[in-house]
Amino acid sequence: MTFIFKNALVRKASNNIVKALSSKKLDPSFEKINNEHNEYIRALKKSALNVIIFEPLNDFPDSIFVEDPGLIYNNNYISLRPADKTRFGESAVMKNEVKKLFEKIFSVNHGNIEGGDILRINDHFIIGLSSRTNHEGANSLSRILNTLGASVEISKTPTSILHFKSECSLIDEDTILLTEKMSKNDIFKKHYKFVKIPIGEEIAANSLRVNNNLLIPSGCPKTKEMLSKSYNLIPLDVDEVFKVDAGLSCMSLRW
Ligand code: CIR
Repeated sequence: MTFIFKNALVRKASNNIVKALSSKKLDPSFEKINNEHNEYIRALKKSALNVIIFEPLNDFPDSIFVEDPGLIYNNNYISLRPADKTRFGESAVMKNEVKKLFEKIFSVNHGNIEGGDILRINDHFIIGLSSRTNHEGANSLSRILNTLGASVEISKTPTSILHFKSECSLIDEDTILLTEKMSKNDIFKKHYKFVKIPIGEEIAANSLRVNNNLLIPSGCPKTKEMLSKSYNLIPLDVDEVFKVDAGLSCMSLRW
């Protein structure tokens, strides 16, 4: 099952995180990001995960967002190709670091693709083309995933959204939590059940199911009320990472 994990990989924030890519003109505080990150690690541990913490990479302001340069599927690590030149080099560093954790390591060698654009539903993946993920990258990853026995569909991320998963997440075996905007994508109507996030709480669409818990952004009372009957919720503060366009899924890789 997609959300049953034993391990998680996270990376401490770069001391240059104030220079992280952002569509907003809001300076994040290094200290506040660290506090949010520590709470996040605590929540992963509380969800029965063994958390491996990588050292900060000060040359890469966005490197705390480990989801983007790599993908894990059935104990295979696949090195991805971030689009922005300030993030591209994260892949090579991480590929080297994960050698001790994974027997088989694959690499996307063409185009661009970031983990934030890849939604896994069991052995099926939806890749959302975006400003960070192009056809070449998506096709290159698809070929690797197909050889590993997974199926792939290529879709689109609405232009106003950074990554496909910024506004959708898998919350159980076949249910996707998503925003009104993402619900217009026919790909979800075809195969899946979906739960729409209340208007005004779009940030909650980037939630993270880990074993029995569902990590959700705090400050989303309607979402909390809507989900609390069916899920063990752990609300976490993400105000500071949101300043650099990030959310809960992008701060870890799980397997
Ligand atoms: C970036 O623009 O790359 C970072 N500031 C945020 C990355 C968030 N990653 C994700 O949602 N997967």
